[in-house]
Amino acid sequence: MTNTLPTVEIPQPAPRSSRPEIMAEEIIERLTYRIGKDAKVAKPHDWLTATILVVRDRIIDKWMESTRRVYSTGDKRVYYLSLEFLIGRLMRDAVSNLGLLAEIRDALTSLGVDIDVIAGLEPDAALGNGGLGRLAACFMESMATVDIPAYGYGIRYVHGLFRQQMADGWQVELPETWLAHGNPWEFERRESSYEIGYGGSVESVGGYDDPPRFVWKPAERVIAMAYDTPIVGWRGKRVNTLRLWSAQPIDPILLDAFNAGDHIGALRESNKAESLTRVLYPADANPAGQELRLRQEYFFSSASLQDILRRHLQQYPDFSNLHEKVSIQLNDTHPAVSIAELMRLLCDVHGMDFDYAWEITRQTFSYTNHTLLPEALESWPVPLFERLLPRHMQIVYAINTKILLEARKEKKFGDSQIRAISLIDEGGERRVRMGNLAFVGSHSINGVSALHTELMKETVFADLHALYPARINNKTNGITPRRWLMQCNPGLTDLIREAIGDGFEDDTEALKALDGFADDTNFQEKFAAIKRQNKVQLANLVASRMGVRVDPSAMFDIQIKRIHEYKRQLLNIVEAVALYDQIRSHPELDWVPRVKFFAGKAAPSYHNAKLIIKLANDVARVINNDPAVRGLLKVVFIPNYNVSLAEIMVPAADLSEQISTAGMEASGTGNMKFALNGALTIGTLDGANVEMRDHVGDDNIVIFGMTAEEVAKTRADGHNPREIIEGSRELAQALSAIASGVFSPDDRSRFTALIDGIYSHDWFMVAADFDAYAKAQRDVDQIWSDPVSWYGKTIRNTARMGWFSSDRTIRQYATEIWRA
Ligand code: GPQ
Repeated sequence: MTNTLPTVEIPQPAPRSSRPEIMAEEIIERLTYRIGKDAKVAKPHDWLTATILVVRDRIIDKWMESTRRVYSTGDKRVYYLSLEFLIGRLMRDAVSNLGLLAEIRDALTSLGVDIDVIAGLEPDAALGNGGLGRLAACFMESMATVDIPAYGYGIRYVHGLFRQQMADGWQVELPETWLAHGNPWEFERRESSYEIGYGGSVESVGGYDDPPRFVWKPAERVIAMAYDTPIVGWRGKRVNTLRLWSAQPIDPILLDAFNAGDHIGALRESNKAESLTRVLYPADANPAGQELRLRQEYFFSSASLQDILRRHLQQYPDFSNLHEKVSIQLNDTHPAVSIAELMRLLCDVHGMDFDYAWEITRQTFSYTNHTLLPEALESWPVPLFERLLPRHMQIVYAINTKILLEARKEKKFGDSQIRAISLIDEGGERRVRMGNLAFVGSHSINGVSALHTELMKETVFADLHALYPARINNKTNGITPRRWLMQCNPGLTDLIREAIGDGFEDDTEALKALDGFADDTNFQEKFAAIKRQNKVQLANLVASRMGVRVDPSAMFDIQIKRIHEYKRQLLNIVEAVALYDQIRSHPELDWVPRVKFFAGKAAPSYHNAKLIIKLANDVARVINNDPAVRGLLKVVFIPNYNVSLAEIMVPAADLSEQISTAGMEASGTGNMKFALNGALTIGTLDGANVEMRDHVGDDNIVIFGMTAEEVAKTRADGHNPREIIEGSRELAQALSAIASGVFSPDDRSRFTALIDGIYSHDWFMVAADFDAYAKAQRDVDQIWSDPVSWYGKTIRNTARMGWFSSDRTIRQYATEIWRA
């Protein structure tokens, strides 16, 4: 401790008060002295910042206490490495987890400020694309809740996921600027800075007798600087750190060049360094593939590992116990280069023997796979990898040699299996397979739902699984009930508390007691009234944001998630068109009024996904303006889907659409949020839907369509979608209406190619599943028509979804993988 100054006893500051009048005083104090604004002229945004600063102080007390605790106990630390953290807003989360919601509300009210107004001004931290990033955010909160000393490591993107604007129904991407007003949640940690290298060459040193040592001489270097955000667990028990890295130039400006008049050249290096962490790749389950992405991956992996090793050495003499004190979880393969980086640091920098370092590395890492889509599995061209990370390339080859020798020793593997196990894909352009690297460098490889895990063993990782049969295991995803029930649905939360007490706040399994109220008509009425309030709130949002009027007594049927062909928004839209035809042909029948809501972003380069957004908007325009279906059917595409919008839509749903092609959705987590908030699910036997059915019971979920096995078989045998379409009058009519331009009179062939895909190969089984889906929708109508039955089922959903809390998931990771 040579660089910490004081040697005298420093008095600890007094813990902060939670009395509203004291907090009100502090808010004014922050407004005046930290923000420099007179309360008389302060803008709502200033009030928000001042409030966050006051809340933040309450967090810091617990944060420091949590950090001190792990130093003194020597507990194992868990590191969650993720290129994405889709956090959303933090204020309500922090205040509510600290148990200060009423007090802060009172403090602000006494100052004439409405907490709901200022809370709505906080920008979403959208440092992620979708499910994978949101899972990381739920896990951070749950790790703090179940009291695990954990750090999240990621990138502090200046621009998070793009803002989606609609121009005549087309998606337009605009930059997102969450840091525009500063970020009062983060703490810059200049002292936690590391050098990150790229390119250059490798030199080997050492004589004949000693094993050679390798020294990497990078050609380029940048600095990674840490920014810390505290993450508060439920009831404020523990506060963990989310550490995000920002790239900085080594020399902010080349003064020689500047003085010689080259003003642009003087800043070139600096700009290049900063551009490394400027934007999040908007790729969701489709790899970005560009050099900058690999640079980002290595940048945050290397910074995180250097930080982890430094922290370890503060407490222990060497790395022989690293795997006992450190667990590193890789969120998908994006941080998989960490495996080679840890090997480099242990061997080249700290002088450890290769085989020994490999054992420690393997016992330290574990890897979560989030997709089976072959096109989504990351791999990098060998020449690119070698140019950017020459030493890591050598290490990858050395690991590969070791693994392939092991495989050859087990006589059971033929050449094609050896080729599948190799870290290098030799078919065509040679590529480094990040999934294989993550697999061999980890002691645990997990899938995110039971079905997904089984399919991992049978498909992508079949040969690696045969070589290492004990490694693959399942950890079904979960969601945090704080954000996704208590905060987003306070009405339902109060009703539940009134009915069964507050035990569910600490253990969601206690929700089971609600089962006893499922058929109680008095309770059903209250449950329905809250659902209605939530629907009114969504209706108001749609009216004010889009000028569209929807009736809260109609069924709110919602599909919100990234736009992907496998998620089958197209199936939903085609069914809407078919229903539209039906209602117009049989206006005399007793149709159930519905509003079909969609929201979601498409990757900017994903042509068909963008076309599907346009189709939803085109269909909406026609249907919503047709008096023949007025009051019976509406279609609404809400722009710019994000976490905050989900917090309004999820509690307002009657029907949750989870209709992916079976075998393609690894888990899904939106499915869990809806069911917990009392929506009925219409879904396929895919991802976690399968386990949701097991928990809520067959009668309380509407399942339709092909199974994963049937999809695989149909694809292998070949099917004839045209025949299927010709056999289904409703489907044929709907498809031909779309293809012929009924919804796109300004460009009649706009959707022809999209629909041709269904006729010619129907890879996603839209035609193959259509009749089953349409029938399931009519079954849903039937249930809706009997409110006692409807609310019985939806209440049972809320009652039986407790197992899907991310607290349960995290406890399973902790005991079965991290042993923390
Ligand atoms: N997921 Cl590979 C993403 O959101 N992005 C990705 O790049 C990949 C997967 C999702 C996956 O599609 C969902 O089924 C999961 O529920 C989610 O990850 C979390 O595991």
